[in-house]
This record gives sequence, structure tokens and C-alpha cells, in this order.
Amino acid sequence: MFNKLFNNNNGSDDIESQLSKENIPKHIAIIMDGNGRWANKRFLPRIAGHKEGMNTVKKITTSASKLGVEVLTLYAFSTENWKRPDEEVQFLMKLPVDFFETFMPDLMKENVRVHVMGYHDVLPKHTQKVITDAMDKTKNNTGLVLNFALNYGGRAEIVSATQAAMRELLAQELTPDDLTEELITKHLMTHTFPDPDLLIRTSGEMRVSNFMLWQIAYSEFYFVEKHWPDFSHQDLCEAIATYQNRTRRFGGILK
Ligand code: V07
Repeated sequence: MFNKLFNNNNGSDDIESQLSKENIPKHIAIIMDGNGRWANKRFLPRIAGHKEGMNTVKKITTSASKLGVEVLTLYAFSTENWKRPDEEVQFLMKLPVDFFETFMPDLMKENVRVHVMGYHDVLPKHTQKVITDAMDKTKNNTGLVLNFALNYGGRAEIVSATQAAMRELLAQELTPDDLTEELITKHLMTHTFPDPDLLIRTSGEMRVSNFMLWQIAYSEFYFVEKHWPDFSHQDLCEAIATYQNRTRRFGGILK
């Protein structure tokens, strides 16, 4: 009763039924932080946290798909992550391989389309191959788009998009004054997706860390203390409930 009135989730395990099906964010982006800290707390090596984080990716993909989310973008590896110890980087680069070996049958069953954005030419060959194969295998699926940001950086993306836009202008003998937001947007790696409605970051840090800088101009931000491996279906529902409370307009029209 009180939960319904105030949308006070209060440990209730029935948040999903309180969500308005008409206002589910179309695109959710997540910075999956805290995998190393999750492992440290348990006296496990950091890679154990990454592995558990990978299982959480699958769980949250299923949740998002059931809730009717259209695009789920996950920050898997930033252009800064190369600075980590070699051993950890090598392990991370095998996770996409692991992920598809374990979950491809489920992804096909759930009608999920895989997309990967980022600078792929520098990734190990086995990682590149598994990504191309997964995108190809799922390209006719019509459900949730699971979009991984892998070796991705927001500023670099804006620079590449602007360069491509400038080349287009030059080819048409146009000038810098003809550069528009629309033209830059057209050359972003996300040009086929709507901008994220909701950006979630786990593990208590309140930064955007060079993630989708252009696309999050109007996104709602949601920060949660939990480390990524502990993030659950309930937590996703709570994030969406908060989003719905913020974007509710009594008698008005949603932006
Ligand atoms: C990675 C698990 C999730 C938490 C964040 C760091 C560790 C899934 C992938 C992945 C990426 C591309 C792809 C399929 C799966 C992944 C990295 C790290 C580098 F096509 N999880 N995960 N990639 N972690």
C-alpha cells in the first residue's frame, strides 16, 4: 500500500509490478564499475570479479529484454583500461570469447541482437573474430540490442565523427560553417540508436569517465552503491522506478 503510494521500494520484491509499462526507458547505458572491489572484499583476485561481472551482464540483459528496453549499452572496456597490468588486460580480452561461448544459445533464444562499438583494429585477433561472428549470427534478431562499448572513449568518438563529417563537407565543397549537430550525430558509433534515456553507474563513483559524452546530453543519471557483480533485476527495476518518478509529468507530455 505505502509502497504503491509513495513508490518507496523499501526492500519490497515487487518493484517490477509498480513500473509503468508506458514509460520504460528505450535506451539504458551502464558503467559497470566495482568488479575489482567486489573481488577484493572477498579476498579473491580481480579477475574473479570480472568473471562474476560477466555473469551479471547476462542476467541484466535478460531483465532488460523482459522489461521491454530496446537498447542496452554496457561499458566493457575503456581506452584507458590498457594501463592495467598485462595479465588483467589479457584476461579481459578473453571475456567476449567466454561470454559468447557460454551465452550465445540464450541470446538467440531471447532474440537479442549484439552490437559492439569502439576501436576494434587494436584488439587481439581472437577478440575481433568472436565479435564479428556474434554480430553476424544475431543480425536478424529483432529483440533487445545488446551494445557493448569495447575499447571505447567518448572524446575520441566525437573527434572521429567530426573528422568524418568534415570529410563529407569537403567532398561537397562546403565549409566549416556547414557543420551541424545532425551531421556529427550521423557519424557517431550509435547513429542507429536513440540517445540513452537513463545512465546507470554502479559502485558509488559519480563520474561519467568519458562514456558516450555526446549522447548523454539529456540523459537521467542514476548512481548506485552496489558493485556491478551484485547488481540485480531488482536494482534495475529500482533504477527504472526512479527514472519514471523523475520524468513523470502530471497531465503533461513526456519530453
Ligand atoms: C567484461 C565483465 C563485465 C564487467 C566489466 C568488466 C569485465 C562482457 C564482455 C563482452 C564484450 C564484448 C562482447 C561480448 C562480451 C566483456 C570485457 C570485460 C572487456 F562482444 N563482459 N565483459 N568484455 N567484463
